[in-house]
Amino acid sequence: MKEQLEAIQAEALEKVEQAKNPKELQEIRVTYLGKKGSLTKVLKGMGKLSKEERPVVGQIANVVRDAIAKALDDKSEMLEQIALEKQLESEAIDVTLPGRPVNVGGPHLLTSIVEEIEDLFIGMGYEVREGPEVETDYYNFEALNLPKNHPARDMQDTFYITNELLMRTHTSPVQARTMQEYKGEKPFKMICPGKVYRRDTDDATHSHQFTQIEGLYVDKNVRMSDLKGTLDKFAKKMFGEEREIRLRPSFFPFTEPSVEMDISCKVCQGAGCSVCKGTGWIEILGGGMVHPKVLSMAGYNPEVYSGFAFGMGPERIAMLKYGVNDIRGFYLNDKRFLKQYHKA
Ligand code: 2U9
Repeated sequence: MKEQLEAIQAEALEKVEQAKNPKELQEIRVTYLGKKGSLTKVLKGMGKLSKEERPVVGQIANVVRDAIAKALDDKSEMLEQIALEKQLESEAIDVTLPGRPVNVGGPHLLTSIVEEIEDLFIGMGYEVREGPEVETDYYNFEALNLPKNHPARDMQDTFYITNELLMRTHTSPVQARTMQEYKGEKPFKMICPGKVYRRDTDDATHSHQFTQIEGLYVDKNVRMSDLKGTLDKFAKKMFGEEREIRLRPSFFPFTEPSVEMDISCKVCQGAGCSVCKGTGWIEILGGGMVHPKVLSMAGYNPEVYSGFAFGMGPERIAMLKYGVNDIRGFYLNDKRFLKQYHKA
């Protein structure tokens, strides 16, 4: 019986050795250690043995069973390990492969320019205010010394919504609203950036919707020289310290006197070239001293208070600063155009 047990062990261990997967191992376990397995069969025959032989053979049988069971467990663990290694190998990630490119956006050129201008004026003590794009006739025209039937209203080609409501044609109503809010008492400096609308046919230099930034400073003793100093600082910070400015007389219904400001041409340094159309100067913005009627309509006594105002188009500023030659570039949202102006 001892030889029989040893033969079973040798045979079982050989099969375990050759097993290639968990299924085969399970079959071996059933064949040798199962209820009807060969080891069990031998053990059942132990009854025929003598009293002396029984514990000896029993002990051998236990050793054989343990050896087969251990071999099965070891092999099972080994197969699991091999399977795991195979899986890890197949799922391995090559971290040296280059990544897929991600489309990264950035601020729109107009947004950057508006923020740059805002920062310059915030640095000079101005607050930034916004207002509605759908305005009343009163704030867009009346409060700005453009009464009904004023010829200047013809100049403003307006999108009317009703007789009284319209798309604002400039950001000036924001200033009129601010003055009213401050009740004719508080001195203030403000700028108002925002979208404005005109009934224009779009081309390289015109757009039915564009951006404006207007500024207003109201206090006692505000003078034309304050306007000139402020605009000079703005021009130098925006376009370069070497730039000169000049003011030319102009007309706006809401300012008196009114001016237009030019900066010296960077390309020819005043000599005259195609960029400045031979004049040496480039028009940048308009401004002037707030009309006494506009001050008093908003509740400020023009005998006590005075103010200066100015207005500019950020599209024009961006076009000059970056050599953009078609205003439609700002609105067509062609990524090839926009990408050129993304700051890293
Ligand atoms: C109030 C009083 C005065 C705002 C002003 C301009 C001159 C001006 C335009 C130039 C081209 C803007 O980009 S543009 O269309 N603006 O020249 N704007 S003075 O004056 C005001 C505004 C509000 C209460």
